[in-house]
Amino acid sequence: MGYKVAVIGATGNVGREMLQTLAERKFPVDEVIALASERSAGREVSFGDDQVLKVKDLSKFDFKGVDIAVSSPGAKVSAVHSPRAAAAGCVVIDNTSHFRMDPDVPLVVPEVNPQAIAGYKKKGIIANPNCSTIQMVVALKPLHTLAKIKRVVVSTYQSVSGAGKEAMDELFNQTRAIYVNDPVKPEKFTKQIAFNVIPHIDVFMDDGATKEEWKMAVETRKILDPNIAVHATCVRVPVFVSHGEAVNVEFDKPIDEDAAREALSRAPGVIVVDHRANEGYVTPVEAAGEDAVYVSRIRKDPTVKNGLSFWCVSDNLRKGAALNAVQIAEVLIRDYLKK
Ligand code: 11C
Repeated sequence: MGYKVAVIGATGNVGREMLQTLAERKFPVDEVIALASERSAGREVSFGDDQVLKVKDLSKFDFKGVDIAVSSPGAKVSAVHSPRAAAAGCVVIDNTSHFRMDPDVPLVVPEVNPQAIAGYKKKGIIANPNCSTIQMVVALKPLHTLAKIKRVVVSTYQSVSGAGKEAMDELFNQTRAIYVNDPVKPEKFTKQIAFNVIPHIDVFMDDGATKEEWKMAVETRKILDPNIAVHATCVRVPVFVSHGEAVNVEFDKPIDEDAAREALSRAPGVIVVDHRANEGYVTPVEAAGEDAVYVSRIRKDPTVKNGLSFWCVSDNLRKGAALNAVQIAEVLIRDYLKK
């Protein structure tokens, strides 16, 4: 017997990837329900190679009898509908920022803190972290096991798909406009994104950091260790899919570079590609459509005590969102919702 699974936000970048990931990983479903806003109701989305689902209106949908919802509709919609689904007995894996820092909602990356999933019983909701946090903590976890991490300084190179389908269209249209000498008009982004980079993702906070940078710090502490200091600079780059990150780590004791490489090579979800030669590292284009977090450019940082730097890249729509949510659902049915 399989599970009745709802995908909320099924017409968005992440929702479509969730449907794809559930099908690819042969998640044991009896029924899959695609839900979205009233505006998208009636549209069709693919599930697997041969099924087409008609999208239903989320606001009118009754979650009674649904086992699990994987949800990525936007934070304001989640604030209303995730608790409503949970109250009907459905376990919600919520990809928005709304519940992540709620102490009664676990924030989970299965390779890092699968034990936290047990906390879903409090509110019936499990939060999926921000994409830029997920790939970083997957790579930090095996290093933190070798020597305790004290501080992380990270600069991100984030693809436009993190900002949605319209943002991807904006990069495409601006690129075309520049080639044909048409005017370039920023719409979704604050400045021109084609042939440019923008050091601004999400809203500004009082201390000058952006909310994306704040999320990387507080989410890393909630998932991995509350004692880790994180200083992030998050930058949007003209790449369609996959986020890159330059990560600098300070440990509480010396860490051997070969031991770090070995620990990363053995870590679940990580693939090390680090040849210190032309092509010996992974770029966003190569990571797109893949499941792993790729780690390259591992090297000592001699400018600080016990420092190590690396580059990591991962598909933000897959491991950064849909895949992580489906992996949480897999642990959930294996350990908590057996049929
Ligand atoms: C971006 N990381 O690349 C964001 C997208 O908190 O779930 C995901 C925002 C979030 O724009």
